[in-house]
Parts: sequence; C-alpha cells; structure tokens
Amino acid sequence: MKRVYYILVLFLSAGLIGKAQTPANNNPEKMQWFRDAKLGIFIHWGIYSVDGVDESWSFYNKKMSYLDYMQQLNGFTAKNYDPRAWADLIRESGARYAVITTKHHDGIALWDTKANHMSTAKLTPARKDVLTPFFDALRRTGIKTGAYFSILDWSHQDYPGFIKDSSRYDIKNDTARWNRYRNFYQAQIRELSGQFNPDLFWFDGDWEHSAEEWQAKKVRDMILSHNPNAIINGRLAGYGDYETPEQNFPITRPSLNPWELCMTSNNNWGYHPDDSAYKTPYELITIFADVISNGGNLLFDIGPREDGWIPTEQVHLLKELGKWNSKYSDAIFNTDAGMPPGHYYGASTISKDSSTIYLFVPAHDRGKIVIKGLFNNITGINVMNTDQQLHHKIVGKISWSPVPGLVYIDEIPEDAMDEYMTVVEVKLDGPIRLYKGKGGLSVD
Ligand code: FHN
Repeated sequence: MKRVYYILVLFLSAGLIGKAQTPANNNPEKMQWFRDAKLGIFIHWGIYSVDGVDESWSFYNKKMSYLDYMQQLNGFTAKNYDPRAWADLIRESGARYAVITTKHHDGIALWDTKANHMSTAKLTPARKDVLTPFFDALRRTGIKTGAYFSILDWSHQDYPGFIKDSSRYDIKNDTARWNRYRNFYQAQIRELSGQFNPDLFWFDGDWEHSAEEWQAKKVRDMILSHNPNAIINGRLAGYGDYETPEQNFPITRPSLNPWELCMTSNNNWGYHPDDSAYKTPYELITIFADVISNGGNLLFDIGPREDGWIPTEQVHLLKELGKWNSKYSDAIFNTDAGMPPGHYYGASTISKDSSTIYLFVPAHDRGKIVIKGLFNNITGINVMNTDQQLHHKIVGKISWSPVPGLVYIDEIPEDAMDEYMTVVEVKLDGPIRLYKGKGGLSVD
C-alpha cells in the first residue's frame, strides 16, 4: 500500500497533481510578497507525532490499524509547546512564512473546530487549540501565516474514502452523503478563514475528486471574498495560485507562475525518531540556492514531537540556513530568478534592477568562474561580505563581431570562501543583457 503513496507523490512531483491554473481573478500584486519570500517553513504536527509514525498514511497503508493510530490521541500533550520559540526559530532561519498542518488526512484539527469533535482541543490531553497561539506568535514576529488543510478526511463518516469501515461509496450513488461531507469540509475552511485569516492556504488531498466534485471554484471564491489577498497553493483542483512540486527537484522550471518546492529535512514529514537521514546544511543550502535560481520558493519541513519539542537536527539545519541567509540576504531575498541554463554552471539570482548578478559558488569549488553570453561590461566583482575584489578576463571576443566573449573570473581565494556556498556579486554597466544566439556572426 505504501506504493499508493509513492505513486501519488510521483504524480505530485511531476506536476500532474497540484498544477496551478492561473484563475482569471489572479492579481499578480498579491503574489509579490510570496515571490520575494523565497523560504517558508513547513510544519507537520499532529497525533502521528506521538508514536512517530507516517502522518495519516500509516493507517491508510495498513502499517497499523485505524484504532491503534487513533489511540495516539491519548498521547498528544503539547506540554513543552512554545509557539513563540517556534516563531523565533522560524524567523532565525530567514523564512518569511510558515505553513502548519491545521488538519491532515486523519481528520484531527489543531484548532477547536465547531464542525465536529475531532480536534486536539476536545480529544487530547493538550485540551487546547494549539493553532491560535502559533499564528499569534508568527504575526508578532512578522512572519506570514500558512494553513495546511487536507480537503479529504479519512476519518469522516461521510467521506467516500472513509477507512474505519469499508463503507466506501460512489458519490454518484449517494449525493446527499457527499453533500454532507462537502458542507463539512467547506465549513472548516470558513472557520479557518474567519477565525485565523491565514495569508496562505496550503490545500492537500485534492487528488481523489474533480474540481467540480470539490466545488473548488466556490471554495476559492469563498476564501477571496473574505480576504482578496489570500494566496492559495496549487492543490485546490486547479484553482490555486502557484505550483507545488514535492520532494523531487524539478529539472524543468515549472512555469512562469511562482512555484514552491516542499521538502522534508529527513525522509519523513512528521516526527520520526527512527529517521536519521537528515540533509546536511550544505545539501539544504545548495538545494535552496537552486530553487531560487529557478524562480521558486523552498518550503522546508520540520516535524515536532507531540509535546512540541523540535528535533535538534532540525533546529541545527534552520540555524545554519539562517546564518547563511543573513550573510547573503541581498543575493537571496527580493531578487529575481537567475540566468537561464547555459550562462553559468550553477545557481544565480539577479537584482530587482537587473544590474547585479549574484553567482552562487558551492564550497570548495575551485578554479575560475565562467559566465557566457553576457553583453554587459562588468564594473566590479566582489566576494560578498568580504573586501575581496576579483579580476576577470574576456576570452574569445572577436573585435568585429557583436557576439560577446566569455567572462573568466579569478578563483575565489580560500580564505574568502563560505563553508557552504560563497556568493560573488557581479556589478554590470546597466540592466543585464544576455546573448541567446548560436555563435557565429549573428547576434541572435
Ligand atoms: O499525503 C500528504 C503527505 O502526507 C504530506 O503531507 C505531503 C506534504 O506535501 N502532502 C501529501 C502528499 O503529497
């Protein structure tokens, strides 16, 4: 059954699910903070954090019985939960937004939903809405708020994929029952919208029904009528604002829309004490640089334990990422996507005024740095956060040809390199102009 999950993730990462249409009323201005944000922190926290099992999937894939899974309700204490400390750590990472699982496929809400009794407030020793204090802490810290919400609910008695008994039904044969479920899930979205007014809705689970069956347009309209600036991710059956490739790095840039790669810190979304396969800070930073170079955001996931404690490996990753982000923030935030492939063998970004190129050089990459197809004259090159200027040489420029030569930039001295990834700032004589031709005599 685990295969089911992987087939699904394959679809997702291939963009076959979560493909964002650009709805007619999509106003690009509202997306600007998201485009400039570059980094969000994803938080998978729920009753699955008690035994450290796969979120919802552990009963769906029959790794454990539904009843055993739900026994975890008795262990969710949140006794060390410190939402302000969470928000401070998120801020320290350099992230501009955070997305928390307000309700995963298992149907257990982190807020005191009035739509049913399935919540941490009613059914766990925590006995509280843990969502409100987190969103308050985020807002106090200036971090944008994101609400992950699973529109499917494998615990709801009127959901066709209801797992506890085999009462799966075809919605065409029982429209009243499907309408009851639809009214339920939309009521919960109205609660989230009205009570929490998140800056971003991160929907999940749209793969089991069509946009019409979900009434996706109605849900989008409902959210935007309450907050026209709310951003919706690309998992509302085609009614989202951006694409959401998952785990696998997109080799082809997803689209001109903004896009966001969500990725785990080890191999699991939620707390998994048995999973020590954490990415290293170097791997995280190189992935992040690659994402922003391609015009995307990275939504990097952590999975706190049931009591609210965040694994030390995840804290370390966020802190190391934060140190790097603050050292090179001008090259990262409020920049545009870098040069298209072919101009530089690595990640790059471009300043908003297009007159500066930021080259990302992985640690201990030695040798000269080459830029191809740059028409501009270079007015200065420095290793960011150092006094180190670098010289360059133009190679292969034929005096009578308009085709630009190759730019060979001196190697970065060892003592000027960052332990993970160094950023070289290349100042141009004006807005960047790139050669796209096939060489030879013609410019194009
Ligand atoms: O099924 C979920 C999964 O548990 C996890 O929440 C990821 C995070 O993006 N989303 C779905 C799989 O794509």
